[in-house]
Amino acid sequence: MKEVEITEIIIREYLGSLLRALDSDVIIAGGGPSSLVAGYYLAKAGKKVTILERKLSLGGGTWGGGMGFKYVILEENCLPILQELNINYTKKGEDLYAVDSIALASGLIFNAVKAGAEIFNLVSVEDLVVKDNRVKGVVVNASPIEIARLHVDPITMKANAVVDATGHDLEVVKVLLKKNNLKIFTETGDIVGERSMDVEEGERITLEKTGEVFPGLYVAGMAACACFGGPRMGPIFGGMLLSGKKLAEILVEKV
Ligand code: 48H
Repeated sequence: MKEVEITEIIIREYLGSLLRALDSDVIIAGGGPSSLVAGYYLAKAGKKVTILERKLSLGGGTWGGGMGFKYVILEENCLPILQELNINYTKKGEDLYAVDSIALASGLIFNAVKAGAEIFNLVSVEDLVVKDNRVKGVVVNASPIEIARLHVDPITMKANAVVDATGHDLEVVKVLLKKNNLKIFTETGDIVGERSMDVEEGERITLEKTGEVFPGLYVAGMAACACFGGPRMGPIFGGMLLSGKKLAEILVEKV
């Protein structure tokens, strides 16, 4: 029966993807712009990279531009990334380029998938595997189960490196600190927290602090900014794209 044949293909394909993802070089929690750029460059370099996104759609905060006006701003230092990913932009001012946020989100998703990143939507990272003072994997659940607050146990995936790219909420680092009596590689040993808007400083700190925050655990994008006490930067996305690229460069060497 065709109906059952369709169902069987879906189940087998999904289980194949899931089984492959159980042992990755890199697992990235969150599927926003920094994650997708990192996923693209890691996959392009031949790494086995898995992206886990809670929502139905990937792209995080890209889609809405500024206050729902569907444009984001990038600076000249991002143009090589846009050109490589074939995403259009328009010069608008001294070192300011406008990009249609729908083109950016869909372009980032398409290129990450095309390069070979394994992406799961509707999967939430709720905890970590921590052994011998090192992060060794993620504990995940189906988002509908999480959202419905059902009492269902999660499953586990392992990776050489785990990345918190969950944006402003910094969910993975938060759970690491909440459940384990330990310190991370910030000045205070704890999350410093996001500060109020300052575009240049926010972009600078995001890029500078992208990297390892605890053995086996890395931060990228807005999570790096919030973790190390950087200011927010609003709808300018250069820091996010460059953070993803920097993270990939670090991990290509390490894993
Ligand atoms: C699975 C999760 C979990 C979880 C969250 O916020 P994002 O777009 O991430 P970034 O850091 O790449 O980009 C930030 C940018 O969008 C932004 O907000 C900027 C520049 N703000 C500046 C300002 O001033 O406001 O995406 C994070 C993604 C989202 O899609 C979440 O659904 C997802 O992570 N996520 N996925 N498991 N536990 N937590």
